[in-house]
Amino acid sequence: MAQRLDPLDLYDVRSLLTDEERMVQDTVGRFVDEKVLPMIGDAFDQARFPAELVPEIAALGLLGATLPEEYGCAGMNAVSYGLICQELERGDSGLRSFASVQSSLCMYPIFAYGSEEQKREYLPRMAAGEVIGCFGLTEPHGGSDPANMKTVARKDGGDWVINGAKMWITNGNLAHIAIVWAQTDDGIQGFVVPTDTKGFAAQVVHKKMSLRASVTSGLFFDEVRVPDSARLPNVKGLKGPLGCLNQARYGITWGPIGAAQACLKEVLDYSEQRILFGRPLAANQAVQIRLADMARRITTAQLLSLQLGRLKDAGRLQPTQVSLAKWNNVRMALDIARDCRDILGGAGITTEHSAIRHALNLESVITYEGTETVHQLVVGRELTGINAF
Ligand code: TGC
Ligand code: FAD
Repeated sequence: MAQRLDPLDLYDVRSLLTDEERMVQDTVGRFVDEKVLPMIGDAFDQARFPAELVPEIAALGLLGATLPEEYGCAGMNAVSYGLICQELERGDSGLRSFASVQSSLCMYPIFAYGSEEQKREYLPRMAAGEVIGCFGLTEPHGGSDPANMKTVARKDGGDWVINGAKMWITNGNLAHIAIVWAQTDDGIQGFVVPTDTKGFAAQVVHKKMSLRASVTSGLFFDEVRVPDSARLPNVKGLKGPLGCLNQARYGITWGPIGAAQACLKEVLDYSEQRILFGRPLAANQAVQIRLADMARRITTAQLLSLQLGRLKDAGRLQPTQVSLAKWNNVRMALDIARDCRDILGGAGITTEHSAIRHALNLESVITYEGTETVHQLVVGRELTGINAF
């Protein structure tokens, strides 16, 4: 009889990885198995970000992993970054969010749009986890339409003075610096704002039912004064923040694959052991069809993200391709997590099992970094040439 396939990798996508990429996956996977999985359910219950994991995440080279070694980073390729996201999110979306924001939304803009002084000042300490960043784009009146930004930065001599508010900001109360996007007389510009600057305040969002092991905050700017050297000099306009989102969204296409794999694995074990009507739950046709459908959708998502990563590494990635994969892969994982929760029956409603935690987390992932609708409309615009926003 032929050897049974790996249920979490039916197409042996792992064989398409290089030795180095496999090593990255194994290293992060071991960290997640040994350090994250034993405690993450409790952290979620307690609505606590596990900050004690940050030094090891940094020591493994997972922060700003694709940036060059001359800035203290690991210089990995895009596929390796994707695998980091996949493994971290197999643990919890909150942990992957932390890494996404630090790497793609804070270190990337400093690297891509910053001055040499800004790169040298921040990137090595951010890679080491000593300086934590947050990214302020979304505002309380509507995140899908960031062009309608109300936060302003006005020039005052050699300084800039920022007024406004940002909402739903990951890492907000952990951060030492905030990458803040503000409207200026010269279009939207980005600023690196130390969070101890006078007039800056961060307020934790409480009562969250999702991403409970992640810090989410409102940011408030009341006459926050920063020197011109805090401005990111090499970009103007909405393409600045959207360029960062492109990096983060790419990683987010990979992350939910890990969450879905965790759910499928859990429910495969459970359904083989749970005896109902005299046979394992897994022996029912209706259950097998649901499990098969999960494997089908995970496999599709794996192939989508890997091809996306190869395109990215070849410098040929288009934002529309990222939109399609973000939409597909998050929807895939959310549907799977909800279905796994159901197959677990009553046992599925507590965080003793991971399905409900992943399902609740994925409710945020489907909303942030562009809602599902936003990504559908990006693909629709590509197909028709008509902007429906
Ligand atoms: P449009 O006005 O046409 O374009 C403006 C400029 O931006 C360029 N561009 C992009 N560049 C890079 N990547 C992309 N994905 C880009 N999309 C557009 C574009 O070429 C243009 O450049 P230029 O040189 O001509 O000025 O803007 P649009 O019509 O494409 O945008 C509309 C829309 C709705 C797609 C956009 O506003 C959008 O994506 N809205 C959603 C906002 C969003 O995703 N916010 C996320 C906030 S951050 C977050 O959620 C973090 S959670 C992280 C975590 O915890 O993990
Ligand atoms: P809205 O933009 O008000 O959208 C509401 C609804 O309207 C959605 O269903 C949307 O799809 C729909 N909609 C919008 N436009 C259209 C249209 N044209 N046609 C049809 N339907 C439409 N932001 C940051 O800047 N930094 C962060 O670190 C960050 N972290 C986050 C962490 C969490 C846990 C969450 C939940 C959000 C985070 N966000 C962050 C914000 C996130 O990006 C926004 O929530 C998201 O972009 C949607 O914005 P909104 O919540 O204002 O919803």
